[in-house]
Amino acid sequence: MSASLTLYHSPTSPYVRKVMVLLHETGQLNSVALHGVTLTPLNPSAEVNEHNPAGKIPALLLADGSVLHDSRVILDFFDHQHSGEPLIPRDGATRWRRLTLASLADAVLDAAILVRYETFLRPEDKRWDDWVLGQCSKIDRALEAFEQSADELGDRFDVAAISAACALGYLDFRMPDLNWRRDCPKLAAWYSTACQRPSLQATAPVH
Ligand code: GSF
Repeated sequence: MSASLTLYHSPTSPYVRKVMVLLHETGQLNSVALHGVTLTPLNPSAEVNEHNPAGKIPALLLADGSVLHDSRVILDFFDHQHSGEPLIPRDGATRWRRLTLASLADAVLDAAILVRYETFLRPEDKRWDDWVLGQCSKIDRALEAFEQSADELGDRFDVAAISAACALGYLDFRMPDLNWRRDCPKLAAWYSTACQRPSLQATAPVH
Protein backbone atom coordinates (compact mmCIF):
# COMPACT_ATOMS: atom_id res chain seq x y z
CA MET A 1 0.00 0.00 0.00
CA SER A 2 1.43 3.45 -0.82
CA ALA A 3 1.24 6.10 1.87
CA SER A 4 -1.81 8.30 1.26
CA LEU A 5 -2.02 9.16 4.95
CA THR A 6 0.19 11.61 6.83
CA LEU A 7 0.73 11.38 10.56
CA TYR A 8 1.97 14.45 12.42
CA HIS A 9 4.67 12.85 14.51
CA SER A 10 7.29 13.33 17.18
CA PRO A 11 9.48 10.48 18.44
CA THR A 12 9.11 11.70 22.04
CA SER A 13 5.32 12.02 22.09
CA PRO A 14 3.73 9.15 24.02
CA TYR A 15 0.37 9.74 22.33
CA VAL A 16 2.00 9.44 18.92
CA ARG A 17 3.78 6.35 20.20
CA LYS A 18 0.45 4.62 20.91
CA VAL A 19 -0.48 5.07 17.26
CA MET A 20 2.93 3.86 16.05
CA VAL A 21 2.73 0.75 18.24
CA LEU A 22 -0.69 -0.12 16.84
CA LEU A 23 0.63 0.39 13.30
CA HIS A 24 3.52 -1.99 14.07
CA GLU A 25 1.27 -4.57 15.69
CA THR A 26 -1.19 -4.57 12.79
CA GLY A 27 1.31 -4.42 9.91
CA GLN A 28 0.28 -0.99 8.69
CA LEU A 29 3.54 0.95 9.00
CA ASN A 30 3.85 1.39 5.24
CA SER A 31 0.43 2.97 4.93
CA VAL A 32 1.49 6.17 6.69
CA ALA A 33 3.98 8.93 5.92
CA LEU A 34 5.40 10.53 9.06
CA HIS A 35 5.65 14.30 9.21
CA GLY A 36 7.88 15.35 12.11
CA VAL A 37 6.97 18.39 14.20
CA THR A 38 8.26 19.89 17.43
CA LEU A 39 5.71 21.75 19.49
CA THR A 40 4.65 22.83 22.96
CA PRO A 41 1.90 25.21 24.10
CA LEU A 42 4.60 27.93 24.05
CA ASN A 43 6.02 26.92 20.70
CA PRO A 44 3.04 25.87 18.61
CA SER A 45 3.17 24.60 15.05
CA ALA A 46 1.12 26.70 12.62
CA GLU A 47 0.74 23.66 10.40
CA VAL A 48 -0.63 21.51 13.20
CA ASN A 49 -2.92 24.34 14.35
CA GLU A 50 -4.34 24.49 10.85
CA HIS A 51 -5.30 20.82 11.02
CA ASN A 52 -6.09 20.45 14.72
CA PRO A 53 -7.43 23.57 16.45
CA ALA A 54 -6.23 22.09 19.77
CA GLY A 55 -2.68 22.40 18.39
CA LYS A 56 -1.75 18.85 19.43
CA ILE A 57 -0.26 15.74 17.93
CA PRO A 58 -0.98 13.09 16.84
CA ALA A 59 -3.15 14.34 13.99
CA LEU A 60 -3.77 12.26 10.89
CA LEU A 61 -4.25 13.80 7.46
CA LEU A 62 -6.40 11.57 5.26
CA ALA A 63 -6.20 11.28 1.46
CA ASP A 64 -9.32 13.42 0.99
CA GLY A 65 -7.78 16.27 3.00
CA SER A 66 -9.81 15.67 6.15
CA VAL A 67 -8.07 15.25 9.51
CA LEU A 68 -8.48 12.93 12.47
CA HIS A 69 -7.42 13.72 16.02
CA ASP A 70 -6.76 12.79 18.86
CA SER A 71 -4.80 9.57 19.54
CA ARG A 72 -7.90 7.60 20.58
CA VAL A 73 -9.73 8.48 17.38
CA ILE A 74 -6.68 7.66 15.28
CA LEU A 75 -6.22 4.31 17.04
CA ASP A 76 -9.86 3.48 16.32
CA PHE A 77 -9.44 4.48 12.68
CA PHE A 78 -6.39 2.27 12.13
CA ASP A 79 -7.97 -0.60 14.02
CA HIS A 80 -10.67 -0.58 11.34
CA GLN A 81 -8.10 -0.74 8.51
CA HIS A 82 -6.68 -4.23 9.11
CA SER A 83 -8.19 -7.68 8.91
CA GLY A 84 -6.61 -9.23 12.00
CA GLU A 85 -8.12 -9.52 15.47
CA PRO A 86 -9.24 -6.01 16.52
CA LEU A 87 -6.99 -4.36 19.11
CA ILE A 88 -9.99 -2.37 20.32
CA PRO A 89 -12.62 -4.98 21.15
CA ARG A 90 -15.72 -4.17 19.15
CA ASP A 91 -18.39 -4.93 21.72
CA GLY A 92 -19.38 -6.52 24.99
CA ALA A 93 -18.04 -5.96 28.48
CA THR A 94 -14.49 -6.50 27.22
CA ARG A 95 -14.74 -3.42 25.04
CA TRP A 96 -15.72 -1.14 27.93
CA ARG A 97 -13.17 -2.62 30.30
CA ARG A 98 -10.28 -2.41 27.87
CA LEU A 99 -11.21 1.16 26.86
CA THR A 100 -11.45 2.14 30.53
CA LEU A 101 -7.97 0.75 31.19
CA ALA A 102 -6.73 2.65 28.13
CA SER A 103 -8.35 5.80 29.45
CA LEU A 104 -6.65 5.34 32.81
CA ALA A 105 -3.31 5.08 31.00
CA ASP A 106 -4.11 8.29 29.14
CA ALA A 107 -4.91 9.92 32.50
CA VAL A 108 -1.38 9.02 33.63
CA LEU A 109 -0.04 10.62 30.47
CA ASP A 110 -2.19 13.73 30.79
CA ALA A 111 -0.97 14.27 34.37
CA ALA A 112 2.65 13.52 33.48
CA ILE A 113 2.58 15.95 30.53
CA LEU A 114 1.15 18.68 32.76
CA VAL A 115 3.96 18.05 35.25
CA ARG A 116 6.45 18.18 32.41
CA TYR A 117 5.10 21.51 31.14
CA GLU A 118 5.02 22.91 34.69
CA THR A 119 8.58 21.90 35.53
CA PHE A 120 10.24 22.31 32.12
CA LEU A 121 8.39 25.20 30.46
CA ARG A 122 7.12 27.40 33.28
CA PRO A 123 9.61 29.93 34.70
CA GLU A 124 10.89 28.77 38.08
CA ASP A 125 9.41 31.67 40.07
CA LYS A 126 5.93 30.92 38.70
CA ARG A 127 5.84 27.21 39.50
CA TRP A 128 3.24 25.87 41.89
CA ASP A 129 4.42 22.83 43.87
CA ASP A 130 0.98 21.86 45.24
CA TRP A 131 -0.42 21.71 41.75
CA VAL A 132 2.41 19.41 40.64
CA LEU A 133 1.81 17.25 43.72
CA GLY A 134 -1.88 17.02 42.78
CA GLN A 135 -0.93 15.72 39.33
CA CYS A 136 1.55 13.26 40.87
CA SER A 137 -1.24 11.96 43.13
CA LYS A 138 -3.30 11.14 40.05
CA ILE A 139 -0.35 9.19 38.65
CA ASP A 140 0.15 7.35 41.95
CA ARG A 141 -3.52 6.35 42.22
CA ALA A 142 -3.64 5.21 38.60
CA LEU A 143 -0.48 3.11 39.03
CA GLU A 144 -2.00 1.51 42.12
CA ALA A 145 -5.08 0.58 40.08
CA PHE A 146 -2.87 -0.83 37.31
CA GLU A 147 -0.96 -2.87 39.89
CA GLN A 148 -4.30 -4.45 40.89
CA SER A 149 -5.08 -5.09 37.19
CA ALA A 150 -1.65 -6.30 36.09
CA ASP A 151 -2.96 -9.82 35.35
CA GLU A 152 -5.72 -8.37 33.18
CA LEU A 153 -3.24 -6.28 31.21
CA GLY A 154 -1.41 -9.47 30.34
CA ASP A 155 -4.51 -11.06 28.79
CA ARG A 156 -3.81 -9.59 25.36
CA PHE A 157 -1.72 -6.87 23.74
CA ASP A 158 -4.52 -4.54 22.74
CA VAL A 159 -5.51 -0.89 23.22
CA ALA A 160 -5.34 -1.22 27.03
CA ALA A 161 -1.88 -2.80 26.99
CA ILE A 162 -0.56 -0.42 24.31
CA SER A 163 -1.76 2.61 26.25
CA ALA A 164 -0.41 1.32 29.58
CA ALA A 165 2.98 0.47 28.06
CA CYS A 166 3.28 3.90 26.44
CA ALA A 167 2.33 5.61 29.70
CA LEU A 168 4.92 3.64 31.68
CA GLY A 169 7.50 4.31 28.99
CA TYR A 170 6.81 8.02 29.28
CA LEU A 171 7.20 7.94 33.07
CA ASP A 172 10.59 6.25 32.66
CA PHE A 173 11.54 8.79 29.99
CA ARG A 174 10.47 12.04 31.69
CA MET A 175 10.12 11.14 35.39
CA PRO A 176 12.94 8.63 35.93
CA ASP A 177 13.08 9.37 39.68
CA LEU A 178 9.50 8.25 40.25
CA ASN A 179 10.62 4.70 41.08
CA TRP A 180 7.15 3.30 40.34
CA ARG A 181 8.48 -0.28 40.13
CA ARG A 182 9.09 -0.32 43.89
CA ASP A 183 5.35 -0.13 44.68
CA CYS A 184 4.09 -1.94 41.58
CA PRO A 185 6.02 -5.22 41.23
CA LYS A 186 3.34 -7.04 39.21
CA LEU A 187 2.98 -4.11 36.84
CA ALA A 188 6.78 -3.93 36.52
CA ALA A 189 6.94 -7.64 35.62
CA TRP A 190 4.21 -7.24 33.01
CA TYR A 191 5.94 -4.17 31.54
CA SER A 192 9.32 -5.84 31.40
CA THR A 193 7.85 -8.67 29.29
CA ALA A 194 5.82 -6.28 27.13
CA CYS A 195 8.95 -4.24 26.38
CA GLN A 196 10.39 -7.19 24.48
CA ARG A 197 7.82 -6.67 21.75
CA PRO A 198 9.34 -5.30 18.53
CA SER A 199 6.60 -2.65 18.39
CA LEU A 200 7.69 -1.18 21.73
CA GLN A 201 11.41 -1.58 21.02
CA ALA A 202 11.10 0.25 17.70
CA THR A 203 9.19 3.17 19.19
CA ALA A 204 11.06 3.76 22.46
CA PRO A 205 11.59 7.50 23.03
CA VAL A 206 15.18 8.75 22.96
CA HIS A 207 16.64 11.97 24.36
C1 GSF B 1 -3.20 14.61 23.79
C2 GSF B 1 -2.11 14.92 22.76
C3 GSF B 1 -1.01 15.81 23.33
O1 GSF B 1 -1.10 16.39 24.40
C4 GSF B 1 -4.29 12.79 22.41
O2 GSF B 1 -3.88 12.81 21.24
O3 GSF B 1 -4.60 11.72 22.95
N1 GSF B 1 -5.48 13.90 24.19
C5 GSF B 1 -4.49 14.09 23.15
N2 GSF B 1 0.10 15.88 22.56
C6 GSF B 1 1.19 16.76 22.94
C7 GSF B 1 2.48 16.21 22.44
S1 GSF B 1 3.08 15.08 23.54
O4 GSF B 1 3.81 15.57 24.50
O5 GSF B 1 2.60 13.85 23.30
C8 GSF B 1 1.02 18.09 22.22
O6 GSF B 1 0.71 18.08 21.05
N3 GSF B 1 1.25 19.18 22.92
C9 GSF B 1 1.19 20.50 22.37
C10 GSF B 1 0.25 21.40 23.13
O7 GSF B 1 0.14 22.56 22.73
O8 GSF B 1 -0.36 20.94 24.13
